[in-house]
Amino acid sequence: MKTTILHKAAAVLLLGAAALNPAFAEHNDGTAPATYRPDVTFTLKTGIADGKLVFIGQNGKIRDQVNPDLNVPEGAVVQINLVNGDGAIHDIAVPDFGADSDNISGKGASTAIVFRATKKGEFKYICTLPGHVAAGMIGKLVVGGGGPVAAEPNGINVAQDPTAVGKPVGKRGPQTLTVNLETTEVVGQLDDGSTYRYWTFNNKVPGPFIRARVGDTININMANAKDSAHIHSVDFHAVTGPGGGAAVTQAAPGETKSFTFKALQPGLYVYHCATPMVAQHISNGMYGLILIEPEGGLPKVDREFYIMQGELYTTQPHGTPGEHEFSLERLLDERPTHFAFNGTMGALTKIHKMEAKVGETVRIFFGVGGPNATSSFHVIGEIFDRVYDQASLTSPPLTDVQTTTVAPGGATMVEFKVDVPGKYTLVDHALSRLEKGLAGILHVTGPENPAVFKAHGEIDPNH
Ligand SMILES: [Cu+2]
Repeated sequence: MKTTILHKAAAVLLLGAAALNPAFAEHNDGTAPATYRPDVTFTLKTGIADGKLVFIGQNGKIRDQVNPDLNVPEGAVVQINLVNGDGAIHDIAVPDFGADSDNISGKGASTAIVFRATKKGEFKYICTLPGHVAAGMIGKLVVGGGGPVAAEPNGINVAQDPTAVGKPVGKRGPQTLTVNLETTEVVGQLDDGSTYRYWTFNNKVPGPFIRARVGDTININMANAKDSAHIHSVDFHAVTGPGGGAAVTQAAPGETKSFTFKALQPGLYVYHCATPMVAQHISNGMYGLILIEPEGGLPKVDREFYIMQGELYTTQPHGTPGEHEFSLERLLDERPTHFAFNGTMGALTKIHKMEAKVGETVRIFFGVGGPNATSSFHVIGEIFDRVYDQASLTSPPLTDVQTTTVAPGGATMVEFKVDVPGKYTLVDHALSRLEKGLAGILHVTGPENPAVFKAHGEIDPNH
C-alpha cells in the first residue's frame, strides 16, 4: 500500500509542478500527468559518505557519485527521483524552479520532482530539512552548460502488440517456413517513470507470435545481438528434438545458430530461452508463443489477440521511479515485484488498445512465460464460450467457463462472443497480482443490449 501512496504522491507532484510552472503547463497541454515523459531523469539516493549526509547518484554516468552535478539542456523537462537510503526524513528541492518534493522517511521510500529548466545557469538542489544542507545535502544543477547529460535514457517500448497475431493458415498444405529471431538486451520502459533491462526475442515481450500448421517444416535462425552480455538460446515446446532446439542454439553474443524441425502436432506452444539461469532469462522477457494450426486451420473468428503473462523480480519495490534492477534473491524466493501482460506495466491498459464490437467473437491466445506463477485467467464481465484447455486444439473445448488455469510454460486458447458494450478487464484471478500490474482491457463498442444487461443507474467507468 505504501508504494501505491508514494506513487500517487509523485503524480500529485507532477500536477503541482504544472500548476507552479506555466512553461511546464504549456508544454504539457492537457496530457495526463501520469503518462507524461520527462526529457531527462536522474535518480539520487540519500546516504552517508565521509561522515556527511549526501545525495548519491544511482543511474548512468552519475552512478555512485556524491552530490553529482546534474547537467541538463536549457528548456528540458527534468525529473529527479529521490530514494531514501538511510531511513531519516528527507526531501529534494530545486528552489530556483519552484520544485520541492514531499518528505520521505524509511529506507526504500521514494519521491520525485519534475520541472522545466527554463533558464541557463547553475542552480542548487538541496534537502530542505533543517540542518541538512549544512550537513552536506547540496549539489549543482547545471542548465545549458554543454556538459555531458548524465541522465538515464528513457527505455524503449518492449510491450508486444496484442493484435500482432499473423495470418491464419487457412486451408493451405504443408510448407517450409523460415523464422528469424534476434535475442537482445535492452533498456525498456517498465512503467511511467521507470525502466528495466529486458532480455528479449526481437525487442518485444513476449517475442513474436509464430504461426504455422501441422506438417510444416520450420527453419529457425537465432541471432544473438553483438551487444548482448549473455549467451542466449531457444527451446520450442512445439519441437520434438534435443532441448526443443536449446541443445543446438546456445549462441554467444554476435553468433547465429540454426536448426530445422517438423511440426508434428497441432497446438499452441510456449517458446523460451533455455540458457542458465533459465528462470532469470525467462523472467527478463525471453518467452513467446508458436501456434501450430491443425489441418484446415482454426474456425474463423472476428478478433484474435496474443497475450502472455510474466513476472519480474526487482530490488526496488513496485512503483519506485527510476531504473529497476534484477533481484536474484527475490527470483529464488519466488516473490515477484511486478506481474505483467505483454511485458510492461500498462501494456494492455495504456500502451496498446484491444477493441471489439458487440456481436463479434473474440479469440485469445494466452500463454504463461512465468517463470513461476500459475495464472487463473479470467475476463471480468464475460464467460468463456470455449476453452481449449491446456491449448489442446485436437480435444473438444470446454464450454461455459469462468476462470481457467494456465501453467508456467503452458497456454490456452479461449473464445467468447461479446454481447454488451463496455470495458472488460482481463486479470489473473489471484488478484493481489492486479496491484502489481497484471491487467488488460478489452474495449467493446456497439449498441446496448438491455435484454442481456440493463443498468438501473450510471455505469461506473472504472469497472
Ligand atoms: Cu537468454
